Amino acid sequence: MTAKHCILIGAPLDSGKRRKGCLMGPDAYRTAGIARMIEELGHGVEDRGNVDPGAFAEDPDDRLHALDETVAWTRALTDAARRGAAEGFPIFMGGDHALSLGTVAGVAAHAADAGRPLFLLWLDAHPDYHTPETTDSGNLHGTPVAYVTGRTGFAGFPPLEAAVPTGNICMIGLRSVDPAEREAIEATDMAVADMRSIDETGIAAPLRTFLERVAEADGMLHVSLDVDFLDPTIAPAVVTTVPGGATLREAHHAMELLHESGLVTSLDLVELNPFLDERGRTASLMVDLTASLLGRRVFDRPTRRSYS
Ligand code: 4U7
Ligand code: MN
Ligand code: MN
Ligand code: MN
Repeated sequence: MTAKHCILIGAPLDSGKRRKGCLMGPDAYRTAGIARMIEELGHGVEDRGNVDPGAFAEDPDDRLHALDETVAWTRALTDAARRGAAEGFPIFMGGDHALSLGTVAGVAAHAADAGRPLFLLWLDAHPDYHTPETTDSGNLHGTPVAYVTGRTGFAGFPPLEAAVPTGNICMIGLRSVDPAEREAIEATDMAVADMRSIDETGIAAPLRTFLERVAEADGMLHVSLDVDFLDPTIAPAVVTTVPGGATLREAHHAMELLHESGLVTSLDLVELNPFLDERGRTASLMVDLTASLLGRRVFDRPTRRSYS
């Protein structure tokens, strides 16, 4: 196994929706032992602490929730991600999914610098393909994929250095898609495996197909893992629970295939709300899934339940 230099970057962003709590995410991952897990797998690890969004205007309570705050985070995280991707394997510990407005934009800018295409694997119950113009909720955690693909409607956000082509994106786990999102997705060449298709084929089939394309293109691969990808019975610490999500083994199997591919170059862990967790089980599960992505095999699993 090739050892990585993992760079932990905390993003306690909580502005992408109204319910608070994701700001505690980075410290929950630290408490669950994410750094020790990475070391025990033989990788290098460096915790850069939490990103600071800088100054932003108070939320005027407009149609879009906390726009200025999210814009400030997007700038700060784009910079941190561009640097992190140039220096190692960044793991962005969220924070809600609005953080991917910045992390994916920054990683895409780095890939462009490196002259390689960026691919994006979106593991989520939701496609997060709204623009600020189509969102009904006004919650910007539902918009990152639209932003990073260069859709219009993101007035006030930093202009993208490099867009991710929709043909380089694969979404797995979908089961809550708004009409405006469905229409917009159907007009693209994005690869989509919703839960129904996972019932039919298993989770490995669409993932292997996507990974083959990444390998052929010598691409970089960013994985964005939303807690609500998982079934809420195993991952209760999230606001946007949707029944019928990935099982424990489906999720680990996806991570094992990602490890085996050797293609992943950066990772988001998003939407964990520790305020809603049960004795840390969701935080520990996200750390365990990260362990599988970094090379822990199922028969190497420690007998203790977690690293905490
Ligand atoms: B998440 C939603 F309406 N589509 O826009 C919206 F269903 O990052 C949900 O995937 C967005 O958790 C979920 O508010 C964002 C809703
Ligand atoms: Mn508001
Ligand atoms: Mn999401
Ligand atoms: Mn989601």
